[in-house]
Amino acid sequence: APPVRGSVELRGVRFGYADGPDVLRGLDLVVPAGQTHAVVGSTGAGKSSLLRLVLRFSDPREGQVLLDGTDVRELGWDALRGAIGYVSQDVFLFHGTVRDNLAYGRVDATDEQVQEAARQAEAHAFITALPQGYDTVVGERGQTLSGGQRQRIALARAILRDPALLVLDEATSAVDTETEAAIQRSLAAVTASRTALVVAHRLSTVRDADRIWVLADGRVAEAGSHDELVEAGGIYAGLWAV
Ligand code: TTP
Repeated sequence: APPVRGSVELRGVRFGYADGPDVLRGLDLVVPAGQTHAVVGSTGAGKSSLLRLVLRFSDPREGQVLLDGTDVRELGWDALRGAIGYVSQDVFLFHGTVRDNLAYGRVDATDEQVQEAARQAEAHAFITALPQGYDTVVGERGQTLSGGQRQRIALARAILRDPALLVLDEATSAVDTETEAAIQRSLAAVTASRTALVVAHRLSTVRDADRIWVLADGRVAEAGSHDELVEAGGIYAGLWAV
């Protein structure tokens, strides 16, 4: 198997929107290839802004964002898009069949590949239970599917594109325990063989992360494993009230 890639590094990153104030202030963060790291923090801490920089939706005012050691500003758009799979909170589904939505970005995928990706993402069972299975047409915003189902479709889509790095903005919507467990298994499948940076809203996601970065006021306030951060009794412990 080829070596896992997709390492991310932010070096001394300062960032703000338009002529607004700094939102990130001297941020340093490293996600080694193959690991899954979670970013947590209260609302407005700068989590989405951090993801925007990795995806190059924005560029920093100061400092660098590196993907596999190369400044993302020096990577071509094709290389960047090919290397990164982005699953946003608001999963984008178009008016078409479930199959076509899964194969988005991989129109060459065979039915076997599509179904295998859906199985790994814990989506196969609910898809086959739909009236027309994989041929069921979903609405523009995927209204026929629940939030948890849409997120698993997006994870299957990411598996199919096989990016080195998965950037995930986890949905905040509340789901039942069964769906939560399915999403967790899906996430485990997607992150097993690649690098992942997840803005996490679920305790189950951060518990499984190799490292957790706690943002506060645009800086890394704490970092460590779940147990270490609970032990420290700081911001993280307060976020989950553990
Ligand atoms: P975010 O980066 O959105 O902070 P967050 O992701 O931690 O918050 P949430 O959990 O609620 O999603 O915002 C950080 C600051 O940047 C905040 O003061 C709002 C500001 N901001 C803008 O001015 N323009 C933007 O487009 C975004 C995304 C944020």
